Amino acid sequence: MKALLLVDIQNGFCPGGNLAVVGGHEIVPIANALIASGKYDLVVASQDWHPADHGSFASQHEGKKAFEMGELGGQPQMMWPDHCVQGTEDAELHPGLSAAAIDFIQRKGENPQVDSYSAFKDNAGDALTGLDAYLRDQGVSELDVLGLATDYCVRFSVEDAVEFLPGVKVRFVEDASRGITADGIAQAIASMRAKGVGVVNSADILE
Ligand code: VGL
Ligand code: ZN
Repeated sequence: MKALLLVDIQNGFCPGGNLAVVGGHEIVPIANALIASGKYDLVVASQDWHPADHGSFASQHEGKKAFEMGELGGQPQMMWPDHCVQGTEDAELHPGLSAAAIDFIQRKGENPQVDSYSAFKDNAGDALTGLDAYLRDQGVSELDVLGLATDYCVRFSVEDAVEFLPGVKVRFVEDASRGITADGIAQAIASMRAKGVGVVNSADILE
């Protein structure tokens, strides 16, 4: 059973969004081509889904600006601009994404007290989303992951997939992902590789 995980392909992470990633929208046609390829038995998406008072937002911390470090729950926390607030257009999946082909959507980041980069668990490691159990129940043996942003939610979703789904072959689809900083992207790819993740491009899959 081959599955594709689309991480946070939301308006908020695309140009015009509140936490726009450069070129974020460019991955949409690539994701659609992979979805349409017939190579996957299951297509799953994650959706960053924050309450308006989420503690990762700089706006919730006196004197803090976006992209500075702060603290949340006693842990260092990047202060983000308000983004992907539940029920807003910013939180919607990109309108160009073939959403009808998505079998399951895993929302995350709903607890205002903790951030959740991974689609599998919160950053404190206390709460599983249940995506691991879902994928296990579906009998997934191979998981390809792509999306936004490579250096945050994609990286931590990929690394948790390796940890929580032993025996599953996990790959990162590089050209179908975009990240926030060049350094962060390079570190994310090195870290994923070191954990045994295959790094591929969409052409390798589509050929
Ligand atoms: C993300 C920062 C904050 C992501 C989500 O999807 O990579 N990054 N929330
Ligand atoms: Zn977020």
